[in-house]
Amino acid sequence: MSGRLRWLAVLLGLLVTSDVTAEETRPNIVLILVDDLGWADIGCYGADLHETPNIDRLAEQGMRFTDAYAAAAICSPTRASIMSGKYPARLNFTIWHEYAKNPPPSNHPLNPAVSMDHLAREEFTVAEALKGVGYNTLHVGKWHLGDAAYAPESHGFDVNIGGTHWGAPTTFHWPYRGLFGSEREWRYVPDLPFGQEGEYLTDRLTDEALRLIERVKDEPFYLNLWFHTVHTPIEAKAKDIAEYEGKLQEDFHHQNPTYAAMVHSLDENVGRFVDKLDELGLSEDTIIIFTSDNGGTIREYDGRQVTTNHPLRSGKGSLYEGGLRVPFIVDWPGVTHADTVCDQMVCSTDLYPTILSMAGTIGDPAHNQTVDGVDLTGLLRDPSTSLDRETLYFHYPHYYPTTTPVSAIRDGDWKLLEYFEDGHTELYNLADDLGEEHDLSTSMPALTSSLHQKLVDWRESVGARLPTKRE
Ligand SMILES: [Ca+2]
Repeated sequence: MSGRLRWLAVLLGLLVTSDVTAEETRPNIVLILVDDLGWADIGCYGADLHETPNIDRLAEQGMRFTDAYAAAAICSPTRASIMSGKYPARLNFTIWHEYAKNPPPSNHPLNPAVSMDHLAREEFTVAEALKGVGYNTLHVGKWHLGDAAYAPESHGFDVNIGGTHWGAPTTFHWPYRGLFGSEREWRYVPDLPFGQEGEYLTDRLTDEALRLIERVKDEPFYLNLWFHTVHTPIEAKAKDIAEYEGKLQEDFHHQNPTYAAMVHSLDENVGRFVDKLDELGLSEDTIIIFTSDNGGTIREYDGRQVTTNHPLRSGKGSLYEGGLRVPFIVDWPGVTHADTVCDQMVCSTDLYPTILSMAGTIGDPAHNQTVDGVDLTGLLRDPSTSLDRETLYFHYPHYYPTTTPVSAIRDGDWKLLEYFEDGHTELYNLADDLGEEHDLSTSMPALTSSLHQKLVDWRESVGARLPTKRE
């Protein structure tokens, strides 16, 4: 072999070796997304009635974030932000699918903004990025990002079990079908054949996820385990409801045993999933991220308030902290330090650059130009790292039982909300006033004005759509 050929062979060898190394070091990544789980709904975040030993253990092994935000206070827009890394306002996807597709008639003073009803296929998703570097891409459970043409299969997933345009199942009990809500629409959860009486949806979706990872265990996988629980309908197993009825105390903040039983099932299934990783020898190679798509629901269901986000104000739909702040836990074996609690602000938009970074890919440079999230991997490695981001923005130009159309900015400890009906602003200092009880906008006009201007500038920069006055 000539000197030049030998040099070429060495170079090729290096290339091949580095490729193999990259593949060997690509971790499995599991994103457990719970639907409507409130910030205070699990033990390690201060729940009183609810018991969540398995989720608490994840937090003990990894990093728990106190100031994590969903990009929206309702379902579809947060899910879109996770898949694309972009703010819902930038995607013009600011309300959930069904409402965007068929806006209900309204007598409100403002016409809500017009919203997309799906995540455009032009958006380059987490699944497409990971598929590009050899991952098996798996989706199990709630999707809610558009009708069949925008299903997980159209957004880079090899497998989709149960993901549809619907935001909630008719029932959590097998066969998971029937007329849904006041609209009396026939709904079902596809891809779950041969169930049996007594089977419960949260268990079944986990069963499906376990089957999938068993099948692909020898190659890297990315799994969306997107539970329907703990969204309405509030339905749980009778034995669990009885257990929590027995544990209920008058001075508890949480007062709904059926909801507590749903949280219990969620926790059991997180435990089953972790056990399966152990059994398959995958624990050391698998990153688990656990979060929720919006704050807890505070409306009544079957005559009881579903949950409370105490000490946070309000709940799902609202841009007060109770609607936006969510649990957020990352267990990255060999990287996150045990039992670390981080109080830096993070957001569901951050999952996109973070997951890509964990997988060792930059994705699509053109798409990355307009990604709003930041890569959290440096912070996960070293909790003393500063993210160098002081500001998050939220935009909800719609109505919900907990709110009128509103935008919000969190800047350091400060939070400003702007309500569009009358244009009034509210200013809170979250360091002193986590419950957003003391509006400081009148006493601090200069700060109120500068934060408001920042919010207006941001809305313009992302092309946010505004509600309009009714004629
Ligand atoms: Ca939700």
